Amino acid sequence: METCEESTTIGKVITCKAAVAWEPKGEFVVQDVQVEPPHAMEVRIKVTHSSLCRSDVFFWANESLAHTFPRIFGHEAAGIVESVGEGITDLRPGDHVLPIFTGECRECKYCASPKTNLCSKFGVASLETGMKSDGKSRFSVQGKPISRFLGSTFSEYTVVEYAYVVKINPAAPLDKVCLLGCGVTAGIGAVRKIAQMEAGATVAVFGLGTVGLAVVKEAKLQGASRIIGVDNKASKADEGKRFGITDFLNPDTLNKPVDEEIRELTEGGVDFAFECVGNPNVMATAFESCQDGWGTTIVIGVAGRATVTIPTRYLLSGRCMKGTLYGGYKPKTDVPELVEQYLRKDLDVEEFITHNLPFTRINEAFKLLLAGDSLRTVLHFDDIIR
Ligand code: CXF
Ligand code: ZN
Repeated sequence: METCEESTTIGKVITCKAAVAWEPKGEFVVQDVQVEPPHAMEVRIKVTHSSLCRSDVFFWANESLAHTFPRIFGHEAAGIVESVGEGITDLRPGDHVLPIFTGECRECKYCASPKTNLCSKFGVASLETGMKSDGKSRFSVQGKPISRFLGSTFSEYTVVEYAYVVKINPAAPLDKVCLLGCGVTAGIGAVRKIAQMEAGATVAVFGLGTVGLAVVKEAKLQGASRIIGVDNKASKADEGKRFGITDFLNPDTLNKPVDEEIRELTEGGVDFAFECVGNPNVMATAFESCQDGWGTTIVIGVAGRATVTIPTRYLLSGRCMKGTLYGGYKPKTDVPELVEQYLRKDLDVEEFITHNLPFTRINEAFKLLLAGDSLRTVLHFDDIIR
């Protein structure tokens, strides 16, 4: 077996531990995998910490994606560059980095525009199972290819294209800032960049998982006067209050539709409704909960190719619905500054970390998330015994 010492691995295949899901909803097997050296414009990262996000669960549990297995999931992570491929000039071994699931090439028309964080060359990474360049994964088990998923960070080492790698201040604790790789950042950005709300705004947040609670926390910081949390899990009432909700509504226990209740509570509807579930019916309900004239629904939840049906008359009366990926943040341009804000204590992620577990206990971490008993579980990779 190759050793995983930084100094001896450059240019070689690394054998290391990864959590391989062999079938949809199947247990993760923490086993040896082979990780190729990075090709041109790619970076091999030693993952130090990876948290779990709902999208990992969504794609792992989807039976219709059985053909994409075996697969290495994980995308909310932090690590250290082990080696870089030909042509990489802005990263080198030892750099502390966050792999981000959406890329920034800094050349395309989207990257050139301050209006979006899309990138036409490196959009959402590897939903396809292979690298953008050649469709191959860089992971294998005894010669059998193992599919990727986004950054494939449930592995001691991963390989990603340069556009998905963000260099950060090495002073930042990787076990904390790994959370900036997805959900928390999506929620914060939806409030700061997309809503740009004024103090006193009224807000409804549908879904009080990590993303929803990040919206709640940030809306409170921006001076929202009322923050109505909506969730059908009763325990979310207290948790939501800790993050800043002023009211809690459980649609299952109300005797009227939740949008009607919200319109009554706010005398016409909220200024901003955030959908953090990923359900088209909830998106429509969020839209129904908004104020005429200016009420804005911001969709953060991911619902695949689903269609939302909304009454057009409300569009004519000035309501709007917009969506955002990763809070509108451009990974390379904006994320290093978010890390600095964390270091200055202007941005907090600790509250979202409910569990820390060794990587080898990844199956427990999944169960916690599936049961709704965790926000973020951070997996630590320092427990591998060779
Ligand atoms: C999602 C966005 C849609 C595709 C999969 C990843 N973001 C993060 O969880
Ligand atoms: Zn995610």
